[in-house]
Amino acid sequence: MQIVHHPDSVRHDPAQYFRRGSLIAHPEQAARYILLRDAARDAGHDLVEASDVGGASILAVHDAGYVAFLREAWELRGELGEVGDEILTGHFARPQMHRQPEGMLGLLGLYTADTSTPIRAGTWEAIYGSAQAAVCAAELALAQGHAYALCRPPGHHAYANSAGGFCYLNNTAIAGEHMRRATGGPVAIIDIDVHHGNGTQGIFYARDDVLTVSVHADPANYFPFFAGYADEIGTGEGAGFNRNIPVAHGAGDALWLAAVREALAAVAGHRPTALVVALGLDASQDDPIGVLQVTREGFATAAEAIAGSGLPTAIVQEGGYLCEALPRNLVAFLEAFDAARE
Ligand code: Q9C
Ligand code: ZN
Repeated sequence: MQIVHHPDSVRHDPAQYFRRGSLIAHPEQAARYILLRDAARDAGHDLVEASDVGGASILAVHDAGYVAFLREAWELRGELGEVGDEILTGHFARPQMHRQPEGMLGLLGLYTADTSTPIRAGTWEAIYGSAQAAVCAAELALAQGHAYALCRPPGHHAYANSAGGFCYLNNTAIAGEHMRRATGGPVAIIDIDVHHGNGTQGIFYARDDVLTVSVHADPANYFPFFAGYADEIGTGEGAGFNRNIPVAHGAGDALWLAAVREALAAVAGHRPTALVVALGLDASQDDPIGVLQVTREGFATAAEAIAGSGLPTAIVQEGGYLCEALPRNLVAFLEAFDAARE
């Protein structure tokens, strides 16, 4: 497997995160990139540094004002007065707001959904590099059959115009739209992160040319709370082109794999020309914030089933947090995927 990555990934390394009333170490750390990259290399995969192919594929998915804000916010922080290592707000736009603000503090509340996505000195470089890895892996997948993008920070909770859930630029959506434009045909996205891929769903919700399917822990009392239910099927031309398969907390391999197979059947039914896998590894039984109890064998079985689609496939890293099993689960997934494609 070609492992596409960008060294700027480490330049965003948030320290703390306000969760359920207390400050905890931020789960989405730069160390994830090092750990996953080195584990893949040690398992014999080829590391490919992402080249800079520019911002067009980002702007194909994201709002230009939002992207400009992400790019410039740190440089414009003086507008907020004294700031520490990061800028972050506690005032978020609500659906009933009356106008788009002009100042930085208001824009932060407009463009972020929660307190998990601070902007720091290297945030833009890291999220831009992560998006470049997604585009390069999409290109490689179309040319050679499959590739893995070691994206970090992750992306699937980012909407066209908002950050949230540790995500800023939606790498999965960027890869999917890139592949759709390159092939001219419909593309499918299967998201197996433990959390619903709400941003990806939102980006393609009214469209019939990118099918979005997500298997995730029941969001009724779990992030992202406000989306991820089975009755969200898409809207307008996109009706029938979104599928959510929520799974009961504590599911384990058998129930989770049944949901993954159901997702794959939905993908096959739409006859896409290419596939993006939003590969969260936080469904693991060892993940510090996961709730689905999936084992290493479970990830390997899912990889084999997904590879069985035979489609050009870009595998994009999403969640999956620091624990001993994290690199082992990645290696098991990649190995099983490769084996099924030989
Ligand atoms: N109980 C991704 O996996 N809330 N984002 C965590 C823990 C935010 C996860 C609360 C979770 C965001 C890419
Ligand atoms: Zn997740």
